[in-house]
Amino acid sequence: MAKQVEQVCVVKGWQEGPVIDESTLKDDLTRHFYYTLGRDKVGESQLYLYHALALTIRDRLVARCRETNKKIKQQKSRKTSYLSLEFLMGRALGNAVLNLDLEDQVSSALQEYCTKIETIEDAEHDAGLGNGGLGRLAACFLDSCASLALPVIGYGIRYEYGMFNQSMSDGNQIEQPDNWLREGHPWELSAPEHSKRIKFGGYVNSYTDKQGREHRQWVSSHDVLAVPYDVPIPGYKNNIVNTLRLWKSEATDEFNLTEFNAGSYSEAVAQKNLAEQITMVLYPNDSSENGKELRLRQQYFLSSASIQDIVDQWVNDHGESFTDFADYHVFQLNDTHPSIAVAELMRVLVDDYELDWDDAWQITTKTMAYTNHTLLPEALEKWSVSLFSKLLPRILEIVFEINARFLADVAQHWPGDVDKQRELSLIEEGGEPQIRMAYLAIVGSYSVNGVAALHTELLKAGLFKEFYALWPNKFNNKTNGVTPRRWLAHCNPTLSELISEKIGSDWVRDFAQINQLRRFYDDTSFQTQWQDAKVINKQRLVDLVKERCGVEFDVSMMFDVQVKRIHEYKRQLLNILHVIHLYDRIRRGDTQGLVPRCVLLGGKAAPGYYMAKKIIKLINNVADVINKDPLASSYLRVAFLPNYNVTAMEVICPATDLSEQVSTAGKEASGTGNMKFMMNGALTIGTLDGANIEIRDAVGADNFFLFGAEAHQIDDIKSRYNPAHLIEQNSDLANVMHLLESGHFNLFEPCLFDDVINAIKSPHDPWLVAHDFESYVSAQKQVDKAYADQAYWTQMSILNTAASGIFSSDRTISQYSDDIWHLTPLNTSDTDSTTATSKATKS
Ligand code: 26Q
Repeated sequence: MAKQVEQVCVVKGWQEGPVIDESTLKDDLTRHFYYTLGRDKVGESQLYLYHALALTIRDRLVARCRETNKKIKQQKSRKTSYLSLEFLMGRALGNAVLNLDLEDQVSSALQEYCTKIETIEDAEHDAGLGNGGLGRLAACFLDSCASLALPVIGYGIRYEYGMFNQSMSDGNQIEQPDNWLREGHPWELSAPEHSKRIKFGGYVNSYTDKQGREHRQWVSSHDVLAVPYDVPIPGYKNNIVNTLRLWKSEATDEFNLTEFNAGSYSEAVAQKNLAEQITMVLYPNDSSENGKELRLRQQYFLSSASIQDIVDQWVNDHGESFTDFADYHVFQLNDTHPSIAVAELMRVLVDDYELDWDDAWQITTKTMAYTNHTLLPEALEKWSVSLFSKLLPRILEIVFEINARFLADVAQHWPGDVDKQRELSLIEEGGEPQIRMAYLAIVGSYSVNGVAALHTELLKAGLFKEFYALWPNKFNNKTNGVTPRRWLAHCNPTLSELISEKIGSDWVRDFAQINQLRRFYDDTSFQTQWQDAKVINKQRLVDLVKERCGVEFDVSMMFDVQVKRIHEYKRQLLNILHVIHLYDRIRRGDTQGLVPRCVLLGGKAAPGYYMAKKIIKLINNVADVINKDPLASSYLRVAFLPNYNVTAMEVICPATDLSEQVSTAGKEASGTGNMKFMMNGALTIGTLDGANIEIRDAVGADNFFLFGAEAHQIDDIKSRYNPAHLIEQNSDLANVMHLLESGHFNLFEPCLFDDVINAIKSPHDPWLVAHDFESYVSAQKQVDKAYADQAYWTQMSILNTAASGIFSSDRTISQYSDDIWHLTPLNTSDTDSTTATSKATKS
């Protein structure tokens, strides 16, 4: 393959770009507003002001991004490519202003427009390019990598439509397309000169070269173009700006030339549509797999474009010798979604650069690392061999070859054990043979990690037991974390200021320092300030709930919150049963010790997930009945917040008193919302699942409300599970079931909740809702008791924030870097705050 030569021509005296620094921010904003956007009337629309401000900030990011890339080159840094089908970024403006330390200048510049940053921020649309936990984790990781000055590039898809917008119609979820790019996306810069060709379809030829070596050639493919759009990722006050490269699919020029010239205008346009479909929409299910061809196209599209991008850069810098490639590159696979990258790297090395299989395999298995995010067996990705053969014929051959060689190793390890070979094969045999993507990821990677201690242990003992026996050293744990910049400093300015008054502001950079707060937990005047901050934050949420749900919350009541994707294993149903139980107590006049509560739920259901949608409807109906009952209003108010997203969480978590983390033990891999709540001083009521266990360990059992069956007990409980008996035995549960079955919440909609009721009563209920009800109710009573003593509650709240240090994604990323990536931080000492530009001014 011809070596690409990079020609650089720099305008004399402008190597470092025009001057941009603090002094010009105001002028830049005006220039962008008046000239780039051509506006003159202030107040006509905040949208234009938002765009002008975003462009002003972007200018500063671009300068630093260039410097960062220069450093990566100069320092010959080893780099990680984080491959993910999802990056749930949310809004960028507030985060960039915080990380670039521009808060004062921006607010002074905005004074001239008689507005403030909070108002302008509201004009920004969330970048919702993800479903939930896995996608948001990728976004937190990017923030931490940049803040730790680590050379990490994110690779993802620039979906035209992100996560759907959810609205409610008569309590039912309605999905609406998320046209987030409609008004333009000011943060991105396209780089069409770095576009890549992606092959689909066609067939494989074989030919022998002059040396008698056999080669495979993927021919007659229908190629699609991957065009990169770069989004800057600023580190926290360190002048590092990394890149998130999002690929958009486009038709190649051949479509235009050949088809148009042949007079087949409409065929050409149809082909163009097919190409552009690939990055049109994010798949909105966050667990179960449905084998859709377009999804496989997305996965290969991302993997191939990103691998080619890195390999092209390598060839540019080093020529076609790949001997040292693995010393300089790591690909971290965010779940199995991009695991086809294993086979793609093999294809590029073997077919395009003619490496021997063994050399290519050495390189591949030294550069790939895989993170697993789920224990649900039904969520493990599989693709039919026949679909692969049609869409990716050469990739299928490579997967078969990887499998053949791997099974030979298995045969050596377990001689004569044919069952083992069948169990471990990358191909699941049966009517329709399937490729097991997790197995491909494990076999092709040097590191396999889970996302919380329990999760990793369960992977080793269950799902991936045989692989663990084969390669114990591959397996490791990396407990998730969240970025304290967005999830405390930015979203909770009131509390942040208070914290900084006490312990200084370095905690934003070094979140381990948050433990210094412990010293003040019993300081009564500090407790009062802590409570005051909570009330201010609760008022923000009161306003949001009023606006979105029409429900009146009251800051004097306890805010009890569960927000996350709607899933049976997450047990929103258990929460709502408790709400019904409280309502039942109120109706019976059993209000002794009852603490007034506002219960908030929110989250999206996958559009095809019947039960999840029923649960949303049930929550809404229960809320309606309770909120209309004057008897209840001083004790209990309930709301379902539509369209839960990153921006909503930024208002919700600072206002929360009680964080609901109630999944069936062993089912939630980690959870990350639990960490955001903890950082903001919420107390957790939860099961021993995922990272809840580590949260409880960190804060101490006394400061955590524990309930429910434990993971190791689940199988035994299931073997003798009898919900009918549990209902009979427990009058609280019997009352709740009676209210449900009598149609109290669906008076004019008969039988509406029959399937939900039957699920609870089924001896085969995998989520054990009825089993955990009693201990949940009793833990909730403990919550009431604790909340009634406000001084005590506030102490626990302070201790929760103080103990949340280890749940910073900076800690997580440091561990990824130390144990898996082995990166060296970029030098930040020689960069001053205005980077290149101020040097230009000085000289
Ligand atoms: C797969 C194939 C086809 C279509 C969609 C998907 C798909 C998409 C998203 C499958 C799974 C996901 C997302 C999974 C996810 O978010 N898992 C969560 O990851 C978090 C971060 O590690 C954990 O904290 C959560 O416990 C886990 O549920």
